[in-house]
Amino acid sequence: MKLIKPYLLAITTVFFVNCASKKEAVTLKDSYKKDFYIGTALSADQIEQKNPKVDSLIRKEFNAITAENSMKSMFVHPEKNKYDFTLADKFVAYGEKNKMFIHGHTLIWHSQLAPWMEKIKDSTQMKAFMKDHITTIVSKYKGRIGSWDVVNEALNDDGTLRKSIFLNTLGEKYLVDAFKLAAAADPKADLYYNDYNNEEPAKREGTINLIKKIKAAGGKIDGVGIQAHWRLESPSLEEIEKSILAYSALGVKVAFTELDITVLPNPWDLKGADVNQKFEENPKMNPYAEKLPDSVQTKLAARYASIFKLFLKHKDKISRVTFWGVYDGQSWLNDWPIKGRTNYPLLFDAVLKPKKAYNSVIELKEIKE
Ligand code: 9MR
Repeated sequence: MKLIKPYLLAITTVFFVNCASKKEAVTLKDSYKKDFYIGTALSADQIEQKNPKVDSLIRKEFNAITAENSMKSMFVHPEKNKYDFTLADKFVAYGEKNKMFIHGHTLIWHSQLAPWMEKIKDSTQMKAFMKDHITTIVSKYKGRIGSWDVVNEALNDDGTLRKSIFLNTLGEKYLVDAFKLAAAADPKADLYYNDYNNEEPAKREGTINLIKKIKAAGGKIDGVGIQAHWRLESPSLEEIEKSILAYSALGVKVAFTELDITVLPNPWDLKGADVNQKFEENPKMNPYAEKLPDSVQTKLAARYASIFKLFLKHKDKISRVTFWGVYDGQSWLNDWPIKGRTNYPLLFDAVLKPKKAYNSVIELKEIKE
């Protein structure tokens, strides 16, 4: 007995150390490395590595990055004759240092424009703006940025073209112009059209038409970004799958570019709700201010698992799945569509701990291989 005990202890220790180091080695990016990139959006603070714990989580789990805001027009091109690449340079250097796939977001978007851009009124000025803006930014990072959101959110939910300063000044030709300019500046970068709700039927049709038109007019378009700001109950897996199939049938890659899943009520779904109601002051709109109940945590895990199962089924068509943020505490969904709520849309919680949803995404791969 006396002899057996230390022997058993040694075996048990070896067993647990092995298990622990095996668990330690499991990460999102490694689990999915043969399937598609696993990315995250980076805030300005994350680009500047302000928090070492967040930084090591990013480097451990993700192999692709998108700047959440720092490459948008108002930041990189604040005045007509002035570019500011301070943060964009740091973002690209960070990706290179960590051997990550670097995605550029975004070149032509109606939102977050610099004030001077909003004043562009005629087609000559707009043409000159687009040429200078796209050529300057894309050439600066030629060969270093793997793919670009060339045009972002150009469609309405019914699939028609969104009224924007680009459409108003140039007509729909601005779309193909943008893709041609980007291709000329970096012929090897993958060029994407990126939007939200484009897994829904009407917008999907609009997106298909848009891609066909760009191709027919000689533009180079390599992919479509489905942003994937989703909910627990919708969109259906069926619509997501139809979209993956429909887009890839056009010969373009599919990326899920801004994935998150809100667990909070959406005031605009409340039929008959008084639009003047102060949602901010209504505690019903922020039901999990202290903690996410286990039942919802489990629902979120199941939703993520079913989505990733579908992604794996179509891994040959999917280039990248990027989360819109690293952890719950920093998500834009804490402030949209109502400010100051506590949301739980990502795989890591507010103190950076992997959630049940993280395990469900990892386990899909453990079972298979
Ligand atoms: O997450 C971004 C948030 O910090 C900004 O305030 C917001 C401004 O429009 O943009 C958010 O990111 C958006 C992305 O650039 C494009 N698709 C929708 C995203 C969420 O609004």
